[in-house]
Amino acid sequence: MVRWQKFATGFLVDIGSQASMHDAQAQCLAIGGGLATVQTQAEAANFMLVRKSPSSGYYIGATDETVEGQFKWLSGANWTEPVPFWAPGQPNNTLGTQDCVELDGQLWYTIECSEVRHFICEYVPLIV
Ligand SMILES: [Ca+2]
Repeated sequence: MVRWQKFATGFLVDIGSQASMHDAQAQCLAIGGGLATVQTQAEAANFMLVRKSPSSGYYIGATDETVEGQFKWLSGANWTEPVPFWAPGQPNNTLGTQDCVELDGQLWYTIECSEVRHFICEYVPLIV
């Protein structure tokens, strides 16, 4: 049983597993959601609240796999700049191969999409 937590911006859940980014997205899709989109301070606060392992890194649903340097939300939401959540010096795309994003503590860092991380799934109903 998936215990979604309801917020004004949608429903979030940490199903407690860890996976590479695409596997994590698949696990979120399997329960009717997708990797979480974090666009506002409120959404960031909700995301951090839902984490079961707050000292670990978590995938957010963003990647620049398609075009280097152009991040997109897997949810299809608009990517808006500037992003206030990047850690200093990020996104740094170390070795040119870091196309996924983890939230570690409260800030974002680019990592390789094959890295295994915790993740938050989000479900946004048509009517909340
Ligand atoms: Ca990149």
